[in-house]
Amino acid sequence: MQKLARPARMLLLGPPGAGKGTQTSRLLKKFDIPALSSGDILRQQIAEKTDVGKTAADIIKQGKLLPDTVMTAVISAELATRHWLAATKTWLLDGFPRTQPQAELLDGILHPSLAGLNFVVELQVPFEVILDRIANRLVHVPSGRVYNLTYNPPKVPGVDDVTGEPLTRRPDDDPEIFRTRLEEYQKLTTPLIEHYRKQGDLVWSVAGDTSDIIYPQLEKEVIRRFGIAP
Ligand code: G5P
Ligand code: MG
Repeated sequence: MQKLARPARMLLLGPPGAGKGTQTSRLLKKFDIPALSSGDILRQQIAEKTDVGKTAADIIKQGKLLPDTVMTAVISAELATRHWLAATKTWLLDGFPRTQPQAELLDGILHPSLAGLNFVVELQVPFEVILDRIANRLVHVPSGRVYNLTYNPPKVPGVDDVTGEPLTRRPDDDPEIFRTRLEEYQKLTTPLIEHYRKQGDLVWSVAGDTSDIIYPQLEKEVIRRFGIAP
């Protein structure tokens, strides 16, 4: 694993199923970049039946987004627990922020520590390609590892490669609900691209039909921006 020369504070944006979780796993294998996925945190809270989990279960099932204040509280608690609120730390966010108010609330938390986002990646994958992937997705909830029955199947059918624990389908991967999630993304999340464009040279967009096409470009851009530590 390699270390970056300069701190990277990254956000992965992209429609549901675009491969945010997949690209995160690959970056984690290559570089020392701790990551936080808002969806994984919520699924963990649902499994643990916490208060946030109970609220989340209902909303996620409908393909809608949780209230901004709830999400910001959950994520800022995580950032503080992990001691990421420092200009010197490298990290990656997947799935948060995804509305304008969330982005503003996060700026308000990060900017005073000079730890604002410095790299925003927009994954562009055609919707027809995404719809096909979702039908075949399996997840390991405790780790957030994702599989696809054709693209990256588990070594043993139905169980996680690392822990041997059972894999499950996500209730929000039903085709009707998935359509709602895509609409929510278009309406509420795409305005963030403009929000971050206004903050300087943060946004980098990459398009491709497969994660194998996108990943090498992403890795190259990370190295170009942040360098490799000697
Ligand atoms: P999540 O969990 O953040 P989404 O909807 O943003 O969910 P999702 O579905 O997790 O995003 P992804 O991470 O972008 O998609 O994609 P992925 O899992 O890596 O890849 C999708 C599938 O395709 C996998 O099976 C993978 O193996 C496969 N795959 C990858 N690449 C390829 C390829 O090249 N080819 C093929 N054939 N397959 C491939 O959010 C869930 C819910 O939580 C709530 C909301 O209700 C949300 O709907 N939530 C929030 N609410 C409010 N605010 C927030 N900030 C929230 N965050 C979460
Ligand atoms: Mg994901």
